[in-house]
This record gives sequence, structure tokens and C-alpha cells, in this order.
Amino acid sequence: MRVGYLGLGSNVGHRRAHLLGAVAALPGGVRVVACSSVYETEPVGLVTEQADFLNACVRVETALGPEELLDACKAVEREVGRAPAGVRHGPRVIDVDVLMLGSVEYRSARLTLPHPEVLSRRFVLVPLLELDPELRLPGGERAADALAALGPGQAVRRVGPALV
Ligand code: PH2
Ligand code: MG
Ligand code: MG
Repeated sequence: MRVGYLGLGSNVGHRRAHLLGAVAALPGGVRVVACSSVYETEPVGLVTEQADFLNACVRVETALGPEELLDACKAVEREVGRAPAGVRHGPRVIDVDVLMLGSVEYRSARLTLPHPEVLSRRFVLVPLLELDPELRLPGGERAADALAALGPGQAVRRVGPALV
């Protein structure tokens, strides 16, 4: 069994309901052990002219491997109603990203662990640090140091309590 972290995001429709739906739709083999608060966040990345996101992170325990966990996240996205192909970084009903899986460092055509953007995105670091203020990546980098080193921008504000 490993401890992992998933990142949840939505910026279309009833955003909080979509985050909640994603947590509820995770299969039994992906046990949610902690949920962060919900944050409203400025869009980051290739598409900045889009609605603000709601983001949260969850800590899970799972015996699944990286690809299986990714498959589970993709199935959740379909169940919550994400359209199959959308614009990269564009608007989405739900996004469920595998951020970390224990000390696993992994790379395939469709998945890199830890997620390559973990240390550069405030909307990921803030909820992750809420779940574990001492969090370190497998390479030893401290999430708190990465957050402190971020430049200005990427507004993130807490807007609601933990999902469950
Ligand atoms: N997801 C993206 C691209 N940009 N920006 C915010 N604030 N939140 C997201 O979840 C997000 C994003 C691609 O998945
Ligand atoms: Mg994403
Ligand atoms: Mg994704």
C-alpha cells in the first residue's frame, strides 16, 4: 500500500459538485484518507482567458500502480462528465491528476510521477501543504520551499471547507 496525492480541478458548471462527485466516484481500491479545503484559483498555463477553477487535493491509500491509478482517475473523469478530448489546459468539468504516489518516480507516454508541475503551481502546492506541511517529493524537494520561491501571480484563495 502506498500513500498518494491526487489533484482535483473544475471550472465548468457546478464546480464544487464536480469535485465532490470525483471523490465519491473513486473506486474502493483508492481509499481517500484526507481532503483539503476548496480553493478558487486563477487559471494557469496555456489558456488564461477562462473561468476561475475550484481546486482541491486528496490524500489516498492504494495498492494500485501508476498506470492503474491513472486509469482509475480517467474513469472518474468520464463518470463525472468530462468530454473525451478538450483543449490542452482549457476549460474542463473535472480534472483528476495523479500528483504523487509514495516515493515512485515514473515516466511513460501518458504519465510522469511526480507530476511535472507540482512544484510550480500554487493551486497544487497550497492544498497539498494543507494536507502535509512537511511534504517532500521523492527527490527530496520540500513543497513549502517551492511555494515560498514562487513569483507573484497565480491567485489562490480558500472558498470552502474540506470536500468530505
Ligand atoms: N488545470 C490546468 C491548467 N490550468 N489552472 C488552475 N487554476 N487550476 C487548474 O486545475 C488548472 C489550471 C490543466 O489541467
Ligand atoms: Mg491538470
Ligand atoms: Mg489532467
